[in-house]
Amino acid sequence: MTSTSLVDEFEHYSSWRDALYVRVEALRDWLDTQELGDAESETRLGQLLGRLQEDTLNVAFVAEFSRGKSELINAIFFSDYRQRVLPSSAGRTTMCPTELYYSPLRGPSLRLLPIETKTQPGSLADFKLDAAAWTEFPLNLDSADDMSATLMRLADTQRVDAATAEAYGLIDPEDEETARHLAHDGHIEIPRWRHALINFPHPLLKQGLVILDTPGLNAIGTEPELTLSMLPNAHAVLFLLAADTGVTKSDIEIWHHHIAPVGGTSRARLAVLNKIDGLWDELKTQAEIDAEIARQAASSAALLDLPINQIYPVSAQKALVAKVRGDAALLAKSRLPELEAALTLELIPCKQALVSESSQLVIEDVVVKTTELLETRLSAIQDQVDELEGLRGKNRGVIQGMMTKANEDKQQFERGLQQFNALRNVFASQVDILRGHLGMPALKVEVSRVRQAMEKSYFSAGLREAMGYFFRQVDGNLNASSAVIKDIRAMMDAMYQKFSDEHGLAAVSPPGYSLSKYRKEMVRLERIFDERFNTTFKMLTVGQRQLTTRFFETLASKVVQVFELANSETEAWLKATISPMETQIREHKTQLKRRLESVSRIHAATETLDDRIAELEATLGTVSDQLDNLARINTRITDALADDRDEMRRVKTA
Ligand SMILES: Nc1nc2c(ncn2[C@@H]2O[C@H](COP(=O)(O)OP(=O)(O)OP(=O)(O)O)[C@@H](O)[C@H]2O)c(=O)[nH]1
Ligand SMILES: [Mg+2]
Repeated sequence: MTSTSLVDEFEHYSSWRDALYVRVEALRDWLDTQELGDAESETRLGQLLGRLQEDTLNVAFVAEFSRGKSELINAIFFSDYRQRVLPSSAGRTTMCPTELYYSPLRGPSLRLLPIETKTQPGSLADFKLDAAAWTEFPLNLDSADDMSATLMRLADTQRVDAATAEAYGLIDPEDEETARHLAHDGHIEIPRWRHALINFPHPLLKQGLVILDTPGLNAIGTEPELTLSMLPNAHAVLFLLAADTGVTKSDIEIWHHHIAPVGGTSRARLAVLNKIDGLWDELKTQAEIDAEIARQAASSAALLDLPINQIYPVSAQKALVAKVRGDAALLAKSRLPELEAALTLELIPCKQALVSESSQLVIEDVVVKTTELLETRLSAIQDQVDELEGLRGKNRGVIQGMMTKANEDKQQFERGLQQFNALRNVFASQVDILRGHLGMPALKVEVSRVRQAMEKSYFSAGLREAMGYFFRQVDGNLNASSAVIKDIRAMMDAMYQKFSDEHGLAAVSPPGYSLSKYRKEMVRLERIFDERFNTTFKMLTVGQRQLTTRFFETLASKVVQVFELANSETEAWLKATISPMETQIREHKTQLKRRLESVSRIHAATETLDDRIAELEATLGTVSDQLDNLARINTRITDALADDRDEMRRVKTA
């Protein structure tokens, strides 16, 4: 893979995803036309298709100000525009977190959320849904100068008095650093905007890439959404250091508080040592320069506690110049290609594996369920054919006996049906208990309890206690829910076994399910809270109290989100648990009814026997064709999932 670029690899990923989409869609449409899909499969396939269509790949650039984040984004993604797309200059430039993405639903534009929204209720996610909250500037793609002028607004600032800045949670007046920035008149320069969204029709953005550019530590620390969801949700985080400043105290702080803890093993994190061109001393030999770069990379690695091969020395600025001028030697010297190759390698295969795995789960469930249904149908019809074959030439007495037998089977099954209805009642009451523990009302009670406790507690100890209690209660609810889920599974397992033994239904084993990933997510949120608490909330000044409240609100909305996910997944699981049995019972009932009908028809006129057998055999043919088709569609999806690169290449060159 050494020679493939990020662009190629991303394009490959997108076409893999598109091919998968088409094949999953084919499965859904086929189930629909054959009238084989039930509501549950339809919903799950619909959700999967939605996910594949809206799939994004998020890459975040994080560092202290002026390390060259915006320049690196320009160099990696926007060199084709032959100029700087994002503003990059000495000192603080990007003043607010900036997301670059593409949506065809609106024209190319820069949308900015005013900083004043910090004192209004609602998290960033809420504001994203409220179009009126944003100030919009169209981007004129035909004029590079117009576009750069518009994007310069990312650097807008304004002067406010200390009280206002404190109300926005941007400063802590007790802090020495702040005191130095406050002018004699007690004013301070703050960002004009809180967040920026750039809708830009770049080929990679069109395929679902989302780039997040951030300003330095101050902004990261004051926007809880960044810490709680945007950085943890990024598929890759690039952390920048600069060779001219070396590793400073605040670099280390950003690394330890905002990047290292959210890392996890499944996410790519790359540390970049930028501005190595500062070390290109013309009086030194290339070997001496390389040794100096290696020395700086090694000391950065030691300070961040990373192996040295995870530090990528580059010159973003020279790389941009080299790409704009088509200067291959300079590009190689900038070492950007090594970083791009590492990003490509860490980012895309990892993301592809995630998408592949989750798609596979859904497809397998749907295909297995449908296959079981068709096999049950096939064997029921085959039984009828055998029965009728045996009848040829037999007398009416025998046929009478068959009538009786079919009637008996039907009655026995009706008794089974009563048991099934009783089971449904138990199931429903178990589900009620589960919803009591896991449902949103229970969570809302806990959230408002903490809110009250927070209003009352003027000391950080009280606050911590309230939060600790909150997390324990929430975990208790998840724990109780897990116990009910276990009971439901055991009960359904037994019932499936019973129906399979007594009525010959296919022995389905209900899908496994556990809430453990949600419990893990809660542990992660609690850890972020603890960390935040230890660094920021020890002293509760007025500004800090507001910051605390806002932090809690964002945390609470995150917990609500986790619960919403847990609820929808649980509801889907409940459906998946009971619905195969409902489907099979419905099917079994139909087959019994048909059998009874056919026997009584024969009873009425034994001469129609041959016709009836022919009819059933035709149906047998249809069902086994359906089985073949389903297997074929499934193979096509499995092939798409496997992403055979050699195969794709052969197809391309052929
Ligand atoms: N010499 C040199 N200068 C660079 C390099 N990369 C960026 N710079 C310069 O460093 C300054 C800061 O770069 P930006 O891209 O604005 O940095 P940033 O990290 O986005 O900074 P903020 O937006 O303020 O958070 C600019 O003047 C860039 O031209 C590099 O590789 N070499
Ligand atoms: Mg910047």
